[in-house]
Amino acid sequence: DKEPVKVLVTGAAGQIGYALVPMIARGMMLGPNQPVILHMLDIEPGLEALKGVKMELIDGVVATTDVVEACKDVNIAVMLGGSPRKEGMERKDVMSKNVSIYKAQASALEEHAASDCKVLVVANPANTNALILKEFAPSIPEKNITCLTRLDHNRALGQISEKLNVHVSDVKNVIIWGNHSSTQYPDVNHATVTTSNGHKPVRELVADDNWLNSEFITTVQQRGGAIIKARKLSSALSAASAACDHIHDWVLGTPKGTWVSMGVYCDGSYGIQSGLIYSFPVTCDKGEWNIVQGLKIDELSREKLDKTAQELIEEKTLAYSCL
Ligand code: NAX
Repeated sequence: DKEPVKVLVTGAAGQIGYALVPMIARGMMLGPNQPVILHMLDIEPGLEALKGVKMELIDGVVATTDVVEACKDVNIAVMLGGSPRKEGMERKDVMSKNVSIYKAQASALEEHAASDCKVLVVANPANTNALILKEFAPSIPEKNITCLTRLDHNRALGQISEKLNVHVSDVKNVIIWGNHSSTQYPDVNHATVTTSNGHKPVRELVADDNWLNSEFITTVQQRGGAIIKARKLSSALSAASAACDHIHDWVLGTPKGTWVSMGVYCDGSYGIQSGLIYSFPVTCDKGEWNIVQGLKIDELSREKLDKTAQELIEEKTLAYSCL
């Protein structure tokens, strides 16, 4: 029998948590044959709701407001907990709250998690929260700290599949570059669709360059906002599902010839300043991601890659000023 994997979910009493926890319990994150022990963390105001979630699940679940207990020996950590921007709040106030949360949780993971713990930060500002976590958990390998842009990636695949009226699983290799924010760059220049005549470039099949260069990009960039408008709440199901996809592919590998987007610690690839958590196209094998190298970047893309990097540099400066 396989050793159980301990999965921490912070902010587990929230919206995404409520959707994500049963997905993990059912094996959608690590496969049906992998036993999992769930560690759910939330804060005092969320405690009653957290107990409720625990009651809905089977045994063998840790539900706590104690960060040390929550982080104990975890192999995977999905960070949903954070401080959202409320009306009238300054950017700096939101950043400052999240910096202190991620600094504290980094230290708890550093001390108590498994030494090879894989971390996925979902809570916004996701890239910068992940960067703070990385800084304050120096013994966790930097390749183990990532943030979620898979939701944006999946939305980009969805837009193409709708436009071409093909199944979403036939579309692959879109890229989300940069920040999980409205400056992200959803790039279709290398994306393909599987047809009865082999793989065809999306650019060839969608003859409408105008749509690809404008509406497609803004729709993906602003999808989160559109969902909030429609639901009066942010996307929870698709976010939970994307978090499962992210960990699943990271741990179990990406299919041959396919890449996915992940926010990862940047090593200077594609001329992006190192030391940022930036979303790149990656392939995964044996629990390790690698940035896909050598893709041709045209002029329009270059500008967009740099613009979203610039925003991350500014976020980083702001975050450091809160320390
Ligand atoms: P909710 O507000 O429903 O849930 C957040 C939960 O975190 C709450 O239960 C809260 O009590 C808890 N929490 C707050 N501080 C905590 C702390 N210090 N330790 C542990 N728990 C803490 O938000 P939800 O809709 O579930 O979204 C979670 C986060 O994901 C938000 O920051 C949101 O902005 C972000 N998102 C990121 C996405 C991405 O693609 N990267 C997409 C979806 C989502 O918008």
